[in-house]
Order: sequence, then C-alpha cells, then structure tokens
Amino acid sequence: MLCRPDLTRTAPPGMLSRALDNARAWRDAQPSSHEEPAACASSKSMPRLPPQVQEEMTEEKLATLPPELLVKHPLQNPWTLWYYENDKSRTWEQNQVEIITVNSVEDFWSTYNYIETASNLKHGTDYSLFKQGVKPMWEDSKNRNGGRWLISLDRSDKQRRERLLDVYWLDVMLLMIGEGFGDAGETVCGAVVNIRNKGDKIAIWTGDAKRAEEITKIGQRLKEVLNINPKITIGYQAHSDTMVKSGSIAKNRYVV
Ligand code: MGP
Repeated sequence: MLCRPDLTRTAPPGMLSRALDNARAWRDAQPSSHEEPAACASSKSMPRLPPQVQEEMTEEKLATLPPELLVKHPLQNPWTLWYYENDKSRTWEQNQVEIITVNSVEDFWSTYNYIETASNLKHGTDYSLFKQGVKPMWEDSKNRNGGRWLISLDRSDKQRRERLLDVYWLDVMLLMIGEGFGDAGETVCGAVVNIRNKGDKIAIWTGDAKRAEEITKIGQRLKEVLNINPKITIGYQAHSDTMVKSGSIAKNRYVV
C-alpha cells in the first residue's frame, strides 16, 4: 500500500485509499513507454465508479441497501474546484471560474466522473482544487506568503504524458481531500494542474514558504505517493519569486 489517506475521522477506513489503489493499479497495469503505442490505454479506460455503483439504481434497489451506503461520508475540509481558460478579453483573475465545492467523498467522485479528465482539456487551461474560501491565486491572503511544489511533465514523451497526467492529478486530489499529509496538511491550500503545450505542470500550493518542516514533509509525501524515482528531485518555489521570475522557472527554496 503506497498511500493510505487518513479518513478515519470522516469516512469508512480505506474508502479513498481503495480508490487511490485502483488508480495506481490502473497506472501500474499500463505498458511502459518503450512498448507499442497501440497497447497504451487512453485516459477513458481509467477506472471510475465501481461497477456496482455504475449499475442503474432503482427505488427498490435503493431500499434494499444497508443505511451506511446511503450516508454521505464528509470530508474533513470542503474543497472547491476551479477552471481556468485563457480568454484574452478578460483578466487572468476573471478567467478563473469557480465550478463546485465538494463536502463528501461521494460528491468528489460525482464531480470527478462528470467533468473532463485533465488530459482531455485544451491547452492553456487549468483545473485547481483549493480548500473552500481560498482562491487559486497568489493574491489570496492564504497564498500570498506561500509557494508550490512543482512537478513538470515532459511533453516530448507523449505516451508517458497521457498515462501519467490523469493519474498524478487524481493522486494529488485524493491525497489532499483524504488529508494524506498528516499534520503538515494544515498548511496545504490546494493544487493546480496546468495544461500547456510546452509541458503540463502539477503543483501543490502551501500557505507559508517559511515552514520548512511541513513543506519538506509534503514534498516527500508527494514523491512517495506519485512513485517518483527518488533520484529525481522536485522543487518548491515561493510565489513571491514566481511572480517576478524572468526565466521559465523561479529559484527553488526547497528540494526533495
Ligand atoms: P501560469 O498559468 O502559472 O503558467 O502563469 P504558464 O502559463 O505555464 O506560464 P509560465 O510563465 O509559468 O511559463 C502564466 C501567467 O498567468 C503568469 O505569468 C501571470 O501573468 C498569470 N498568473 C498565473 N498565476 C498563478 C497567477 C496568479 O495567481 N495571479 C495573477 N494575477 N496572475 C497569475
């Protein structure tokens, strides 16, 4: 078991971790990048709801279900999903659209199954999932002094990108809503996936770039859950540096 988000206070143990295991099993079952492209599954084949839930639910069937299956399992924090699309007639901030806030495991999956997967979004768009009340922008008071762990995905390897993007993004969302960072999770504000021609990016934003201990724990956990090769390093940049960067990447404040 590579990831077991702590939902013991909010949902039946194992509920999200099973979902995460499914996603990881799917990823592990995919051919490695040197195999034939034809053998590579599209993001559409990713497991979503368990088959018994996908089956049509009639009133009679619902009446036979044990009560615990009809109760929604609240998340420790409500999370808001945002979508960004680059419309040049509007400001960057106006282009951030709030989609929905989810409060329960079930609402998260309903939303996830309804919306387009990240790999099917147009270039120049973003999804952001942030704690309710925190806007996915540097200017928000909860983000202003913070920064982000940044994972850049290599676009030159198309098969690998298609395989990893959706799984990484789902893993990151499950890790956050499942409160999988332990005490350090209190400093997590949200996460963003940027769909870009030059290379997609996934980042976890935290609220205070000076909290080295929590930031390091979050980075290490992220690498562990995404199964990133320990020899590969990822960097954390303060938003204050990203805002004024001149090259394509701001300097790293931390590296794991
Ligand atoms: P981006 O969307 O984060 O990355 O920032 P992209 O498109 O890969 O570009 P690059 O510069 O990282 O290579 C693109 C631009 O969007 C930034 O230069 C800002 O102009 C704007 N922008 C991004 N963010 C996260 C913010 C934000 O939080 N607030 C405001 N006001 N503008 C932002």
